[in-house]
Amino acid sequence: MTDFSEWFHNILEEAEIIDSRYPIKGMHVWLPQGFKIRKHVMNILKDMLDKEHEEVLFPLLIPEDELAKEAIHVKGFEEEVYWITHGGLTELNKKLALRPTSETAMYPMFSLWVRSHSDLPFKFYQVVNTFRYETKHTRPLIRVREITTFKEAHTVHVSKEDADKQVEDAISIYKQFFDLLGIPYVITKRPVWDKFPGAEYTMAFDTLMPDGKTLQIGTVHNLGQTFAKTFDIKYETPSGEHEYAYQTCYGVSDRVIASVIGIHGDEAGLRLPPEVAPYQIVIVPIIFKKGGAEVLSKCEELKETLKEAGFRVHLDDRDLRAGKKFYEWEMRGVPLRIELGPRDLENNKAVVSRRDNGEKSDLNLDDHFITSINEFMASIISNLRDTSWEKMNSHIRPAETVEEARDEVANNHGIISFSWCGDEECGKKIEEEVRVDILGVQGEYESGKCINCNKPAKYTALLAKTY
Ligand code: PR8
Repeated sequence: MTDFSEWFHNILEEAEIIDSRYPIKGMHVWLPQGFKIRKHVMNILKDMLDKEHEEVLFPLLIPEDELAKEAIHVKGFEEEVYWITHGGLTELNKKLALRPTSETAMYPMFSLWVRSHSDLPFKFYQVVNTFRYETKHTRPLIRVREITTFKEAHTVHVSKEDADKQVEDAISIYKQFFDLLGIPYVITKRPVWDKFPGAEYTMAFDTLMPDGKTLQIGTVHNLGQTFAKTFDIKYETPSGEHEYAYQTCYGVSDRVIASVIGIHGDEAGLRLPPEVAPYQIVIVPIIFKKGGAEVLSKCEELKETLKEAGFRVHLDDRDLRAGKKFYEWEMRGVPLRIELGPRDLENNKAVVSRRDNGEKSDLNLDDHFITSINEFMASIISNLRDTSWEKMNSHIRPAETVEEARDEVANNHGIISFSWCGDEECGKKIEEEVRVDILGVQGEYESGKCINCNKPAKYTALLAKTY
């Protein structure tokens, strides 16, 4: 892919994912194909969350005074909030914000709901649209002003330990989620100057896009007691005292879909993981002059059997050249194509073609063929996952000095790992010198020296050009 940005823009249009011609910057229309991918992606995550969380739905609008209550939070979002000032011709006496995220919508209600230690933990989530007046360059799915697929989870706990544990649990849920989609990631603790406004600390998932820039695809925030103190979320302990609760929140967005498209895609178009593909299998009859009816009826039978087995399958019986159909379904990323012609019919077999690696093989249409299809699907996702992890890992390079880091960035190698003392001033200096962002730190570091100040390093940290 020579120009990722152009490729991405074109594929969104060609594969009918979204229409970006809507006349408001940063707001787009989901088209049927895109909507289906989005639905399947979100269903994976919802199924995972539903095991321990309850789904809720809060209003879109937040009163100005609630949004303003948490000073650091509101400061972090002040330049990004859209305001409603009028109802018809009447000026509202209290402005209403379109939620940029829902802490200040939810927590006043949590304050009413939390009573006793026995009510906790609370684990809620919602999938909603949020609005952020982004000033950086907007891009479909990647940086939008209406985030249409904002999954936000919010939890409340009795102790710091429980909140810390919840952060670990949320990280583990997101890991499983991205693994199912075959999306590689690095997990870091964001530097203090880049944490979520109001959080004690932020853990972030970043993936590497084909142009060498990283994309933040998910975040988990430990909110400590900051919001509980602001919104008066208190519980009664078993001994009758009243204590402030501890909170966490974590979210993903449309960016997950952007990464599925961008990371797996190739020159021929999308390569969708079977779990999220609108059609998992397309059947293309190969019809010559003779024997067309028999071929078609076998294809119909095949389709019904596959449908019964739970696959999303489509029979493309349009009167078009087979090659044209192949091209179209490849572009749309259908994981498996089954071709069946008169000779195959005689031999009770078909030809299966994989979108992920282009391999073709014969499929015996005997009693076990569904097992073979299942094996193909499992092999497709593991191949997509392995190749994208390999690719990302091959673009993570160490740098011993600031100059080396700068060279690596210039050569567009993706992510750079380096030793850092952890000092804020030093970190900002590194960002300035290398002209990229510190993603965060990966853990305690035993030896080595900070690449900027030469003092003993505390962490291995990551740097990258970011979206
Ligand atoms: C929270 N509160 O809000 P976060 N376009 C697309 N995706 C975006 C954009 C954008 N303009 N801005 C952020 N994201 C917390 C956690 C409730 C849930 C994506 O956290 O501000 C990023 O992937 O970090 C980000 O990690 C995620 O939304 C959550 O947003």
